[in-house]
Amino acid sequence: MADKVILLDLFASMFGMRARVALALKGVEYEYREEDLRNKSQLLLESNPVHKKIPVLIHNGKPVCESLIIVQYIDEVWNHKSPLLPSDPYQRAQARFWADYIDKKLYDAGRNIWTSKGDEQEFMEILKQLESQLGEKAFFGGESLGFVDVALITYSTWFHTYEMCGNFSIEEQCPKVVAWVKRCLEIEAVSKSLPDPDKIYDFALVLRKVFGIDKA
Ligand code: GS8
Repeated sequence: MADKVILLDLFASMFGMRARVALALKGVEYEYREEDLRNKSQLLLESNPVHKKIPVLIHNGKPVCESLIIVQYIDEVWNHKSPLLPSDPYQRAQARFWADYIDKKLYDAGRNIWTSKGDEQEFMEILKQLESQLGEKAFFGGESLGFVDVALITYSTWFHTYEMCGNFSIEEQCPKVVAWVKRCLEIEAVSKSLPDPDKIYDFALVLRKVFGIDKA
């Protein structure tokens, strides 16, 4: 029996995009379902009763929640190609450390910029830390795209929004990160899974009005 894979997602979610990128890298066919987070589907509420958040991957009727856990699940189930986590336990622990660092730091720092609650300083410090971790490597995973690359590349779709709302340039301060983004986008599985940054910016502008930051 063929696998039935459903992804409950929201187009602008950097978390959902991680699952999209991982599924595309592995060549897994799936049904994409866009959620309205103000009116969540019964399937979402039943599949992620604890957090009630997207993304949720439903594999043959069984839900998996939390984007980094979803990416690791995809890597383990479809292990025939494009391994994302290194086979060496120490290297694997390091990859998980950096993905966890991104999760703990970057979302809030980015959100503070586009919701005008903070400036870009904190965000850029985190990105510089990541840039030094990248070093001279092509990818965080080394020669090929790996777990940390998947965890971080989805944020690049929001870079334009952060820059517009915060009036600063990421490339000026982190040129190697921007070069890495371009390298990742040369991989079709990545570029076809990520939305147009202009659409993210339009989405953020709508939310800014909803939140009362900009006049409606
Ligand atoms: C975060 C998912 C999340 O924040 C992950 O999957 O990695 N740690 C989780 N999802 C948001 C949309 S993206 O900002 C969400 O579903 N929010 C709905 C809600 O809070 O009600």
